Amino acid sequence: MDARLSALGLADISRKLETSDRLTLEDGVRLFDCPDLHALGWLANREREKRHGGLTFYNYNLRLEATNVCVATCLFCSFSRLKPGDAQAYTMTLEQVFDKLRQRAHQPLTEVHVVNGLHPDLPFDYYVDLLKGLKAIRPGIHLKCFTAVEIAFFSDLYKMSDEEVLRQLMAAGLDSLPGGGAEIFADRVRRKISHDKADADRYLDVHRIAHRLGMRSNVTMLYGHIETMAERVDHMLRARALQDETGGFQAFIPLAFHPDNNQMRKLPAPSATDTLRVHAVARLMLDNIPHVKAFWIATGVDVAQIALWYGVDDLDGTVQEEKIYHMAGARTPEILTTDRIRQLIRNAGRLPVERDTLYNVVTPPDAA
Ligand code: V47
Repeated sequence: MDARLSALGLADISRKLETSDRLTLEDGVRLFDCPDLHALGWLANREREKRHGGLTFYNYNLRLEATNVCVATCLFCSFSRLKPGDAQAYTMTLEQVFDKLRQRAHQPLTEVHVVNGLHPDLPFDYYVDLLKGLKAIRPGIHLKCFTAVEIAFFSDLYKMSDEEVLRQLMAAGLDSLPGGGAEIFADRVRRKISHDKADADRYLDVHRIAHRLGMRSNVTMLYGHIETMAERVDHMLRARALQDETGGFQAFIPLAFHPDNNQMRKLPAPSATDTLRVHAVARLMLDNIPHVKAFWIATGVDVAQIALWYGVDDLDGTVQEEKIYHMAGARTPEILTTDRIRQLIRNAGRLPVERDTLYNVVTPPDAA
């Protein structure tokens, strides 16, 4: 492999990785430009195996989206509806939300992941009571709810600081923040695709505060639309810089742009090779974030399996009620059972580990 990496002009990057020297923006762009996808995968896999060997994590989770009413006008979004009453706009009553969990009393769920639109008219108590109600139904469940963009929206709407919002939601049962809403941090792109929601600094600041208050979170990156390679790497470096400060990120999650039914529908979806490249470069740039997740709903199940050799060590989970990608054209199933996830990890030559949200082992590789 050394000769192959030298021929590709990547020997210096490989050496930096061996000696744990940090990769720069320029290194990251060179990695994206590397024509030899397998050489890139080999480097990313070496970093993955240093951290996790062949272990591959997943969890037993449920995704809920309580409302798709959203005042933001992100060009990539197929899920949101501007106003209550617009075609396909919905807002669940809290009882409807709770029923989704009650109906799954027989499932050994460990996490509920809630993402909503930015609804202009709901009272703050809706979210407080949502958390309290979910916890009352399943006291042991981990609530990973509300993106940093939603938290910033609540602060502005209900006239509180970001910290106050987080404290009140934590008191009601919030355990961690998901990584949604990051899109691409670079101003040039953000101004074009999501100009009317929290900017990159605010997104990162909400995560900074959440980490300081003792919560963990994830960070995502929406790729495959109008961003440049340098903007992808810049995004990763901003996440890496916050992680240096706080250590609170658990996973980096690249999210493949899905073009159906949104204002950017003329763009093609990212290819499988681009998806493998993004996950591999993320593993190489983000030396301080423990996990790189392939969200199988977004990558497709087959590509997620291959990605387990391109830097990825986590596949998210059973998911069950996802709408954001399915309304944007995803043809992945609505749910994968845990048996199916374990089987597809094994079929890819890796070792399945069921984890909880905080990466405590629930079911080790040799069980079930
Ligand atoms: O922020 C919206 C993205 C995100 C489209 O933290 C789209 O564990 C592609 O963040 N094509 C929400 N992407 C989902 C999310 C997530 C997913 C899985 C795990 C975690 C985690 C977080 O979905 C949004 C946005 O970036 N999105 N529309 C679309 N058309």
